[in-house]
Amino acid sequence: MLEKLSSALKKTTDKIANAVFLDKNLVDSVVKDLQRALIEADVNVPLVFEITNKIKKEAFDERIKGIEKKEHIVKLLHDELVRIIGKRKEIVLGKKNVFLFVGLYGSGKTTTIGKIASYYSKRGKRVCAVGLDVHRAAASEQLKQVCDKAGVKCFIEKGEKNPLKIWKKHKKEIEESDIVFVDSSGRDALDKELVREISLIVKEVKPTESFLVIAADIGQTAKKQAEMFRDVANVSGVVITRMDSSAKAGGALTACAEVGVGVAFIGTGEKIGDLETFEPEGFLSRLLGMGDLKALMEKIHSVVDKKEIEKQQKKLEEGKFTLRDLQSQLDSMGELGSMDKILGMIPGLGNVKDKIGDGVLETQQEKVKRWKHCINSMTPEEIENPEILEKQTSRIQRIAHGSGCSTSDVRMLIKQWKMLNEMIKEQNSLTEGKMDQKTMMKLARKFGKKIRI
Ligand SMILES: Nc1nc2c(ncn2[C@@H]2O[C@H](COP(=O)(O)OP(=O)(O)OP(=O)(O)O)[C@@H](O)[C@H]2O)c(=O)[nH]1
Ligand SMILES: [Mg+2]
Repeated sequence: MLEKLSSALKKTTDKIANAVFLDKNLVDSVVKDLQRALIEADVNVPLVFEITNKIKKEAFDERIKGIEKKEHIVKLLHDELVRIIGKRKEIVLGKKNVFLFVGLYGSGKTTTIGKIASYYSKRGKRVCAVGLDVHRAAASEQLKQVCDKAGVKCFIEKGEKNPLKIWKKHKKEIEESDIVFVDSSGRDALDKELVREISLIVKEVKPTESFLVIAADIGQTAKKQAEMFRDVANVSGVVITRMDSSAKAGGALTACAEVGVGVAFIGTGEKIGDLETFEPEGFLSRLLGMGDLKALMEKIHSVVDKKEIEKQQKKLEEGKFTLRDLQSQLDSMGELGSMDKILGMIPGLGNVKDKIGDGVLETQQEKVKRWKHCINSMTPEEIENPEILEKQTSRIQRIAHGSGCSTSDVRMLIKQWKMLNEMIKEQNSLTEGKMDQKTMMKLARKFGKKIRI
């Protein structure tokens, strides 16, 4: 996500941190780098100059000296960037909630509904979706498919051209949900017809939140769209999609901030799990390469259900961690998205990603897949007590044969499981089973060194 901006910002902060003196040459070069990086990320030019002028001014403020000055400037850069990337839209759920999604053609409304509905469903809410996009022929079928994938109830009426009729027809069933997700039609532009349709829908469904869905690749144009939709649909928050694939995301983010609408979520890919709640601070920490533990934890919590977490937590506290537990961890890793996305979120491992060459992460994912096959070929007894495998070559051979892996794959899996077990025991003795941020950081560092998947 915004790789270019991220590496440029990292370079800038490194340049400041590593400098012996903050002399004029250095400040000039930092400011130039910064301007280039932000403008390339499509941030509005006057805004870029506002920030860089502030930095220049502070850098030449004689009252602040030495290290303090460096810290001061990095902090200033951080604060300014947080300010321009905008505010988070806090969603407060009521007893009954209706979330309406509006936006232009192909901005990602339908896909996003699947993602957010799944997000809330995993947190124990009763959710359903209603397809009120009556213009595109395949729209309702697409919503149904997305909802099926997310395991979410979906009400559609193929062929019905009046969105209000669809709503009225299913009103009773809809009312059983805590949160209703309403999909609406897109258009090439916010024309009179769309305004009329949205107004009618708003009047009928009475949304508690109206989300404007915009694609990051429209860059600064987001400002105009946000302004228009804000007035028509009473937009209360924004979802920015395609943050994974757009270099212009800086423009979209800062444009929303300018209009004053908070960003609730960002879409980072096409899969159901490719969604993050937007946290300006965390987002920026990641851009600057400081890692963002909070986002990672959020993701983990959304993938593994609560009961499962409690069960695993208990097992961890007791120092028991079987291959079955490893298997469910591996499963959730698969759902979390690719390894490199996860690495980027773990403090201390963010730059590991840059150090290991292309292709290495894919190989790791391949390995994870093979391990899952290995575990599937084991007997329940072997899964619960992997130690029994260590001395029995014939068992290892059988598993390798059954899973299409090599015996060294099986051995490696057992070795890694042992190592994880050791780590967990060590951590339990350190923390009496509690995971706080500091221990997590420690483990992450250790994890980076020791565990080779
Ligand atoms: N890379 C990437 N693709 C996305 C993301 N969100 C949506 N898409 C893709 O964008 C395309 C359009 O998404 P839809 O959900 O159909 O958009 P829509 O706003 O419902 O479109 P209309 O109903 O035609 O107005 C699809 O191919 C999605 O897979 C994202 O966060 N990242
Ligand atoms: Mg759609």
